[in-house]
Amino acid sequence: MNAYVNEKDGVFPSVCSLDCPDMCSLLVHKKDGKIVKIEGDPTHPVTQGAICNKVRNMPARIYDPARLQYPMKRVGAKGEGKFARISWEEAIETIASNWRRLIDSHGAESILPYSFYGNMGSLNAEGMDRRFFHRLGATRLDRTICQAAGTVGYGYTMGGSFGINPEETVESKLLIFWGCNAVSTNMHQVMLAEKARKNGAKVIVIDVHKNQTGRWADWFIPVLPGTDAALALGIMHILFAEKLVDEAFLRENTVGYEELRSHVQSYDPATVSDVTKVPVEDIYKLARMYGTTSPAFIRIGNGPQHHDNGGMFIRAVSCLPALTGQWGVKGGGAIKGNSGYAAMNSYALERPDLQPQRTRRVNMNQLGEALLELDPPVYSLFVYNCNPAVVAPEGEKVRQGLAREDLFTVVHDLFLTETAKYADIVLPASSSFENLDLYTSYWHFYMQLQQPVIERYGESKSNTEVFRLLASAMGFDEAPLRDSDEEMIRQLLNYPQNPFIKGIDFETLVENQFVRIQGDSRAFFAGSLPTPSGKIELYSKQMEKAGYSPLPVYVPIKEKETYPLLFVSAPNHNFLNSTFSNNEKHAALEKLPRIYMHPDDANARGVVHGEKVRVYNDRGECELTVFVGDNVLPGVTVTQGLWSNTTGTKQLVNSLTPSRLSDMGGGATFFSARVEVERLA
Ligand SMILES: Nc1nc2c(c(=O)[nH]1)N[C@H]1C(S)=C(S)[C@@H](COP(=O)(O)OP(=O)(O)OC[C@H]3O[C@@H](n4cnc5c(=O)[nH]c(N)nc54)[C@H](O)[C@@H]3O)O[C@H]1N2
Ligand SMILES: Nc1nc2c(c(=O)[nH]1)N[C@H]1C(S)=C(S)[C@@H](COP(=O)(O)OP(=O)(O)OC[C@H]3O[C@@H](n4cnc5c(=O)[nH]c(N)nc54)[C@H](O)[C@@H]3O)O[C@H]1N2
Ligand code: SF4
Ligand SMILES: [Mo]
Repeated sequence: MNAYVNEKDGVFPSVCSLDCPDMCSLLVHKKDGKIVKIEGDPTHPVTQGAICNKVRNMPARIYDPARLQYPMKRVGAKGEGKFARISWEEAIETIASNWRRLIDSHGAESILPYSFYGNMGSLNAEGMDRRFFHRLGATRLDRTICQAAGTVGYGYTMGGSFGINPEETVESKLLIFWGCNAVSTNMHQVMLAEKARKNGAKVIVIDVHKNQTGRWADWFIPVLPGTDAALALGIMHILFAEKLVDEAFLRENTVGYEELRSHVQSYDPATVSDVTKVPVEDIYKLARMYGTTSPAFIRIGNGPQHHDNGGMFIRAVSCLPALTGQWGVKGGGAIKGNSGYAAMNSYALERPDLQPQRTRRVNMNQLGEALLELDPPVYSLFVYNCNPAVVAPEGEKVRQGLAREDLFTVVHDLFLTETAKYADIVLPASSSFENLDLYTSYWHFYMQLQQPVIERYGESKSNTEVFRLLASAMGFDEAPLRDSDEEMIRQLLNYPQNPFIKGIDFETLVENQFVRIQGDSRAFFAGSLPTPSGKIELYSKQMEKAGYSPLPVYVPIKEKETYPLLFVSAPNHNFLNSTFSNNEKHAALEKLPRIYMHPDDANARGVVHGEKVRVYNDRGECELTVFVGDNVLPGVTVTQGLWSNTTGTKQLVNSLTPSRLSDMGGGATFFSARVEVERLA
């Protein structure tokens, strides 16, 4: 198994572990036992030899002198960042003794794990950690920060995370990127679109910001943040009115199309234009292009879903390909997410049965409230694969909570992140290149095994190793807490319920650099969708039961209008969420944290291009550099990137974002924020 690690020189197969839909297959070049170069695997049908700049520069991160090498304990104030080296024995014993003390005095629910997908590997993201915290009886975390609202909204229409195979989009004639900054966040979808374009396809981008993806489009349509559901309903209005719908497809494959037909009459183009700021003639042009071009594909992005009404937006837009029958056409349809095809035995992996009793749950979007207000309180936090001090909303509350003297915090990471600065104990994490793990994409149709290619950096350990050590220190002797990584992968793959992964076992994955998942969206949509009716549900009784409108509707965002400017804090090109924000090379490529403003708004405040300004609301403040231009609508501001602080906390954009939950799935509402901007004193 460790064959690659023992070889000092050569080129070895690997896979990207970052939270990115592309899940690239990589070739890692080693010299003297170290990674010197990373490139894309040219034989992988989706990677096609190309990877992003972030990961081409990954060796700089892997061997960054600031990378954590050994466990440490805090010797300064919380947040100050002063630590002293300790041994693994001392680190694990300190954690175990603190937890025993807390369990005796407050019960195990006073302990809260906090993690996300800093490493997408099945084992290191949701393997031994889940087993351990289940056995411990800790509070459970609802992992809602990314796509929760949209997943629920899409599920109401389609039954699960099933879209088309992106490789088919080379055949599309129209590609709509709806709230998806694909040039930065899904570059291989852009490569596929470029192939389609060579055959005459047109690319439309609908976004609140004419960013790198908007500039690449044939037609960029700016929309007011949080109003996309209205636009989708306006398109439906025109499709029905102008008989651009596929009546035969609707009859055979959907339920509720008659109800939808009369429902969308109220979303006339004039009303929709008022709400969205998209001109009436553009709404007509868009609807007609969509209704008359085949194959037409929609890449549904994460952006519009990070609003109060995010679930309902995805619910609405996922109805469009059914109206035009595009699900039935190769290269037509949509992708919101495709994780459904790769479903595996998560019960066997996570072992919820190890829980002594059902424990309480905390929504990760409300970490600040959980640390400051929850009763009974949280007295210990264990953070891994995540950097909540930077990425979670209501950042001021989060950092106040992390600063609590009576909170015992452990952070396991590769770097001394903002969050780690508040830890009592910091543990060094190995990189994904040092671990065995299994990777599946939430967009393309391949899975891949990562076999370790380099030795552990310093004294670092993988997540699975850390939780095995903790289990043993806590005296837990259940067998699942001792399973090896290989055993866990075998248990995960053992899932005959999912025909798409039939025949894929550990051996297949060792023998092949990547393995195709046998999903076929078209065979699947014909009456056998996992919705209650087996069909696409344009009218959803399930939604009605859950208290929603059974038909898609537009509901405005909830942010009070105390502050005049809408504020969208989206991801940037050279970071992956906050990952890379602390690596010099990546930060230098990104230059500086900006705020894009319309000239009218800048003039009204007397601020000029290139000037540093104070951005504030009741939640907090931020200092960003103004970029004036018409790449945003009046009344809208946009910033990109989750920067770590280099000047106090003044670059942490989540100081300004709400921790309100979205309409569905307890999702995040990062982009439904409002701010004011003023000149620095
Ligand atoms: N380079 C890079 N790649 C990444 C990431 C990263 O940080 N950097 N993050 C990864 C992760 S975890 C995720 S979830 C994905 C996210 O990738 P995407 O699916 O692209 O989602 P976002 O980048 O969050 O937002 C996409 C776009 O939505 C726009 N937007 C915001 N609000 C609205 C709205 O109301 N309506 C419309 N139409 N547009 C709106 C934003 O301006 C942005 O351009 O990317 C992954 N890939
Ligand atoms: N304002 C605003 N906020 C946002 C977003 C936004 O668009 N705007 N996007 C949101 C979205 S979509 C997401 S997904 C979240 C993401 O938020 P996070 O999940 O916090 O993602 P990262 O910031 O990339 O942090 C991941 C951390 O995991 C660490 N890590 C990597 N591999 C391992 C490992 O194997 N073991 C351990 N122990 N640690 C590891 C990395 O070093 C890094 O510090 O942010 C959300 N926050
Ligand atoms: S971050 Fe995305 S595009 Fe870049 S190498 Fe990883 S999977 Fe590929
Ligand atoms: Mo995400």
